[in-house]
Amino acid sequence: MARKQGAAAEARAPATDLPAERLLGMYRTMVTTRAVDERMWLLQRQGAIAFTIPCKGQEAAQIGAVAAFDPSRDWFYPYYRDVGVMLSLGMTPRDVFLGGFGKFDDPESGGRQMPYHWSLPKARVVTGSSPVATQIPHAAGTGMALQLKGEDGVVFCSFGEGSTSKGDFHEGVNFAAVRKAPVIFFCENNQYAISEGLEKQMAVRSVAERAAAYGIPGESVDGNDVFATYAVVRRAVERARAGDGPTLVEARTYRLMAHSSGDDDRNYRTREEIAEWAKKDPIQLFKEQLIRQGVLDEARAQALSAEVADEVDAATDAAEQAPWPEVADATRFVYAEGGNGRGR
Ligand SMILES: Cc1ncc(C[n+]2csc(CCOP(=O)(O)OP(=O)(O)O)c2C)c(N)n1
Ligand SMILES: [Mg+2]
Repeated sequence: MARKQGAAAEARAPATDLPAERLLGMYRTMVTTRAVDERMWLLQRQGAIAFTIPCKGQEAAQIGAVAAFDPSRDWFYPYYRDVGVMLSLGMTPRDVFLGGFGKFDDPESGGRQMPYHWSLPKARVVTGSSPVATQIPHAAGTGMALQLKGEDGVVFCSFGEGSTSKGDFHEGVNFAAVRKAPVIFFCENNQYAISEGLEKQMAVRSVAERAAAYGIPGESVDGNDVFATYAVVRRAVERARAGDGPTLVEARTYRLMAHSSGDDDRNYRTREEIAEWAKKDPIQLFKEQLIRQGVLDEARAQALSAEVADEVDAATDAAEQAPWPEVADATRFVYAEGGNGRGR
């Protein structure tokens, strides 16, 4: 198969092998992702939860990319903003809220960590650490392990564009490239690393250009377009599964909210800039595409949104009413058990 060495190839959307029911499911997941995200913001502003890190605007990139993987054999190293990835893989809104509240049943850490440190063993989602980009060498290692075991799984590894300026990115991508490990490095380029716009983070015009330095294909795609993102990632997954090694995919998108509930984005970007990107809202775009294709109509979209709103309300209540962790359990899973509680 022809390999585009480094060049940032622009993908065009369109034809897809995804059946109508699957597309509707993806649309529902996008709407749910948005509703969960907005609810987390509301809960934080009410003082009910401590922290949130919004993904509003990045739903198409997340849901389009993950649709190209096979959840029965692939491995996933998502990053904190990937609510859409996690809901696609079977996490529930209640699970996300349990993490927000820090409840006992929080599937990530039983309420020990900040939310968004994803973990879902049944879908081979491997939990990450808070320093950005540390999942990239982990993903490379998992790709190499799959090769050694002779398994045909492919690894999904996502991160923001700011994280591509970190040493872990270089080490992980280089190692995977040299070994032709089956890893898709998926960059959600949302234009900012907290307050730092692109031009303050990197001297290249596009993250995809970085691929040339590793001798792997680099592709840049409209990350607000589900079909375009899916098509590019799907090709990359096929290459990886065929033994042709990793690809760096850059999904160009935009974070419509502040970096986190602790950030005031009025300090570094204009409201006009946000309004421009909001015109390209990925959910609205996908809805219009599905209506044009006859897969969805306005009445069905409204019914679906109402269903999702009820589901998110019920999930919020369930998480709010769930039990807190026991104080006495605070150090469980932190230190080796069976000793004196201090790992000795
Ligand atoms: C090594 C390290 N440095 C700094 C931080 C603080 N931090 C958290 S998110 C973030 C921005 C990352 O930007 P990007 O990779 O573009 O992802 P985005 O948040 O925009 O999705 C920073 C600097 C961190 N978590 N780890
Ligand atoms: Mg960013």
